[in-house]
Amino acid sequence: MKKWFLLAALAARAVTGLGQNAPAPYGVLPTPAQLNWHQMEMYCIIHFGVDTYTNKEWGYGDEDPKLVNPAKFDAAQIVGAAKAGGFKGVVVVAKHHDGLCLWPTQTTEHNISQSNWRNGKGDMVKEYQLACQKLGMQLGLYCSPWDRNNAYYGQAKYVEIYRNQLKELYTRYGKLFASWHDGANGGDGYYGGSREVRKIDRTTYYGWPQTWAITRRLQPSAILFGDVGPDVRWVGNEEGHAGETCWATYTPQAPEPGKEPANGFTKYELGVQGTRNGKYWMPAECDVSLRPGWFYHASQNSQVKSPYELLDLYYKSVGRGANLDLGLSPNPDGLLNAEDVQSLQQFGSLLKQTFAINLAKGAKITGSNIRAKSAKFGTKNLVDNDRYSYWASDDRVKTPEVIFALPNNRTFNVVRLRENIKLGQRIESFAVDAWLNGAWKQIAAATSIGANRLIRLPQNVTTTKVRLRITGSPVCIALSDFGLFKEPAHLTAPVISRNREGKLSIITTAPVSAIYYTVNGDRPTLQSTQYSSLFNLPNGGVVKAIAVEGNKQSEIATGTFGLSKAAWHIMPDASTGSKPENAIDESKSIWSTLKADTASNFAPAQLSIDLGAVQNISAFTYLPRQDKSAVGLVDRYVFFISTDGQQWQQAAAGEFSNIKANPLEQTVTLKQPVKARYIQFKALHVIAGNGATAAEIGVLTTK
Ligand code: FUL
Repeated sequence: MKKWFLLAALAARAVTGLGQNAPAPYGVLPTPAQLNWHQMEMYCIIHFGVDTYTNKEWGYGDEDPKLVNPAKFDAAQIVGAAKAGGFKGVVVVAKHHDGLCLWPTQTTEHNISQSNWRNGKGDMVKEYQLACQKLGMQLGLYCSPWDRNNAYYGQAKYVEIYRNQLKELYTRYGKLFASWHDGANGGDGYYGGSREVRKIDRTTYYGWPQTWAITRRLQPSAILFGDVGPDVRWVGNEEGHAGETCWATYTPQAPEPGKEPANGFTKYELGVQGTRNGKYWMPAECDVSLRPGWFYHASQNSQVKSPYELLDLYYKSVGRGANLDLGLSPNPDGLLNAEDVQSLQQFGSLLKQTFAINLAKGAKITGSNIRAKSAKFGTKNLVDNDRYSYWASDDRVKTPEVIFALPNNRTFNVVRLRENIKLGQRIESFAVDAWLNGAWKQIAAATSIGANRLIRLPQNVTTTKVRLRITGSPVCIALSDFGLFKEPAHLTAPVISRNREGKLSIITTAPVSAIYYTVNGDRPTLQSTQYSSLFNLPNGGVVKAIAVEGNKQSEIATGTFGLSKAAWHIMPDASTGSKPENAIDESKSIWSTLKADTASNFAPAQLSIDLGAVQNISAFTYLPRQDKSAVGLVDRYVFFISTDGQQWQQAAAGEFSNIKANPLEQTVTLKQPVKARYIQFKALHVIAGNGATAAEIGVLTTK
């Protein structure tokens, strides 16, 4: 009887496709929608809407839809640029926090039909769908749960509206690969004219399980993205990188004990690494924008990430088993700027060049163990570029080795490994050796692999033999890929910075023959000024520089500087807290009014600065603390000016939106330039803690 059962069980396994002696799966496993997502590796998220016209990152909800009129809108230009960059799909922000729906929804008047775009007959989501179809790209949608326009926000009725919006999006635009749910939720807003703060219970308000069920029913092949997945988790930063160790499995945790985690209510910092043997298969998405902000701001045109910066982020996201979600920001015309298109295209070509040839191919590959001595689990599977054919070891062998005897001396600087994740994430650590000067020398070691692991070596390695050692795994292994690649040689862009005395320096990590620069925003060439030593730039400006060595030129480095702080002084003020000079020292050190007494509440804090002379001030800047802490991050401010240091006059007031997730330098342009010698920055509200902090305060001037 027993024997019969065993045979039946074995036969059942063969039918399920695992094969008779395939390794048993380990832990939780990805679904088909998650496998599709892993294979994509990279996609873009597109932010466009009222903020594109108001120069903000979060709209308040009271914006006139007539603001939106992208005369040249061309979804194919935007999606085509993403495709040229090697991205496999786009997530379109169909509604951001300001509530304006970019499709003609039945759920609210506040939608694109109220604009003059396409005479009020346009449907932007449809145009993206058609462009994706045409270009062979996958489509995903983002519909913000938080809605600062909707009068019902905070009540049960709004949740119904939100679900109906999702239903429209899930039924009108074909097959989706992702439904993206933002964690930013609740706060002040227009709310149909109430202009108040509305707080919601992030765990219960949206009824996430019922909301997700709509996706499952209407878009079964889409992954659900959110801080708590349930299919793909937020990595926990908007900088585009996962942890050096990054598990595809995850068990989200609530920030308060005894509560259930939810979108916007997790210990999100755990997302960066995930949870070894976590409860769910919930890999990380690394979101980061091509520009500093998610929406288009003309002032950021010179800050588009370069192809090599994107490549670096690729290694730190896709190379760590996560996916890269790159933000694109169409301009007010409804197009991507030329510099954005160019950077994407060059990044795409860099990726193609790097990964075109697997130098491990053609090697004689010898494994220390091969499962059941069967060719089906043999080492040739490692170089066939199939994510699911694999080299496996016998159940008792958990740390096998494999040697690649290359046909000749080969030079590489990137190593790639992949597990067959249909059998779970198994391996915990490994090392790679190269045969150098007659002996094995370790050239790399790392931990998690999962869907993908890339190691970019600090320098090229030239060798005839490479060895991979699996050094930790709780079970036998199922490795699908081993690759050696060579990135095209390049010079690293120089770094531009300014010191407290106002002097600028331009340096490279390794010596180069020359550095050339401009201070008016022009593209530097070999005819530009050659850098020799520190220089002054009293009124600031956009500095661009290239490094040159032989016939090679680096990418362009860009530094944007406000008025020099050489003559600045902090004005005495009892409420200023500690180290105010840190706010004007051109470094990341912080000024803080945080009090040790944790029971005390936040009290508005201020910092007054004497600029040393009257200036024509056009904008001020606030660089938040850059050490990843949200304590003391200012999200509501007032900015005053004075000509005598006694009488203060308000020059600007407002919010720094999205500063917690994306703590960028904030630039606030004044309605019109004002002449003043003294400035005062006042923090009215902070994200957390009982005081305010700042890394730097600066001003921009005009003649
Ligand atoms: C965040 C939002 O608050 C930002 O505005 C942006 O949409 C980003 C992708 O997600 O949580």
